[in-house]
Amino acid sequence: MQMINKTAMRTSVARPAPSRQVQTAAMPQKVAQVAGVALSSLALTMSAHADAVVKAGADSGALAFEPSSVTIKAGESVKFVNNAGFPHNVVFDEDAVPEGVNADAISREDLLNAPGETWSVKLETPGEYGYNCEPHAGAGMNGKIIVQ
Ligand SMILES: [Cu+2]
Repeated sequence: MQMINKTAMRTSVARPAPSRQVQTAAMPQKVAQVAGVALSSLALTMSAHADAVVKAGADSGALAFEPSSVTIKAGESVKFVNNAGFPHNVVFDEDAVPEGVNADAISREDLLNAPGETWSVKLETPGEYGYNCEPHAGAGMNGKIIVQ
């Protein structure tokens, strides 16, 4: 709680500072310091919006996406990590994506073959996205992404 408050304060204080300091450019070192603070605040802000991570193949070895449903905000990404029982891929169902979204364009048809291999997809349009792993669709390896 306290850390969050502090971060928020630092962000709001630091944000307008760099441009003002750069314009006067009286003390370059000071500018660098202020910019550094602003950057670290930005890094904190960004890490708060880390990708949702979905394991392709459950830890148990089951042919499943884990978790099978994730929720992100519009413009955020979901990162798939090859975990077990690969190869896998991630193919969105054209009948299970929001209207106007090209399922092919956001799918990863090439198989993820290597252990730990990752693939990320950024989704901009709110709605529900259904997908499956083609090699294991018959085994029920599918998942859902909800974009808010
Ligand atoms: Cu699979």
